[in-house]
Amino acid sequence: MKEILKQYGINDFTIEPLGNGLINSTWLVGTCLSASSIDGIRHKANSYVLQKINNAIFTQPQNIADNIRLVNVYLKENYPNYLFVAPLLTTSGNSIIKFNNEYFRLFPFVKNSKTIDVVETPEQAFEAAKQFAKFTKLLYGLDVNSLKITLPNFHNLKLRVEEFDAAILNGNAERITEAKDLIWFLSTQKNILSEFNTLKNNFKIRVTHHDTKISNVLFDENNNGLCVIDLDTVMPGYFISDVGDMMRTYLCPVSEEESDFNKIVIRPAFYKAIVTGYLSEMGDELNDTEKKSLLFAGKFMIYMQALRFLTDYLNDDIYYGCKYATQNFVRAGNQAVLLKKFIEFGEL
Ligand code: GN1
Ligand code: MG
Repeated sequence: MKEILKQYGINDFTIEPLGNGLINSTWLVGTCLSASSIDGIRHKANSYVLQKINNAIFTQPQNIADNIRLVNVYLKENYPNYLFVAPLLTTSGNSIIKFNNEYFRLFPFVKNSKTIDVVETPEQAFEAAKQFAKFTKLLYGLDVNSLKITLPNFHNLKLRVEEFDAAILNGNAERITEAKDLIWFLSTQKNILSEFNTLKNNFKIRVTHHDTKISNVLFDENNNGLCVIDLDTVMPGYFISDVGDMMRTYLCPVSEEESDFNKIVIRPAFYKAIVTGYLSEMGDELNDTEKKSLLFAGKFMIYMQALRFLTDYLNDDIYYGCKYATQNFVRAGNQAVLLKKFIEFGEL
């Protein structure tokens, strides 16, 4: 870390792990004034967020850096008041560092901002949905094809179904037996893919965040949304990815890690908050098919995530980080229950 931070001119610092992402590793870095500081007390001068990009997954980190630069330049030119948290430059002017074949970048820690890990109130859901919608809307004038694809086929449901089918054939035999009920349930839901194939002809491709969990929104001290962060998967995409992932992660009081599935319920007030928050910015941009597909967005993303977790479990956990052996199985089961509950909610 010393060698890396030195490239930003930071020599004296404290460092601790930050957040709970499954892909990249993140640390909070604090710097102190020099030893001769006032009163001999070491004052925390500045904080930074250091991130190591998982380059087994993001195989071309430079594409991420290029996209962020493009978005930053566009927003600075057109919406200079929008708070955009761009990576800092090293003393030699790079926004990304390669060190021992790993890639790092450093962000400023936005003063008086906070993130939250669990959505506790509909107001938080509204604010977050508004921020993700605003991000897409502000970038409406940016040529979406000028963005690089940082993760090919990321939200390609057809491919996720194919990967699931391949894992059922070639995966760990014991795990396949253990998961047979869940495999059966997810196989019965392939109509979601057929529905998507029809709908997508009328979906527009826009700048999409693709990872709209609540911890990717910065809030101020009064719980107003400030901006969105974690831009690694900003790519051309469909609005259902963003709205759907909010439904997947905000509607239920417990996260995908919860193993007591009785706790999985849908909170209707939070659904309303996501929809009104999103439409408050994107209402004029969405076409009629899109506006009628808000419920579909939730089904699409919950189904895809259940497939991804179960596929990874059957393939012996090659993608998602796991702290215990059956974690991906628990996550997949959790998302399958969430899908059932969400479908019931939609039918009410
Ligand atoms: C991953 O690393 P994190 O938590 O931001 C994943 C998302 C999943 C999420 C599930 C690049 O995101 O697609 O929804 O885990 N990101 C990637 O927790 O695969
Ligand atoms: Mg992420």
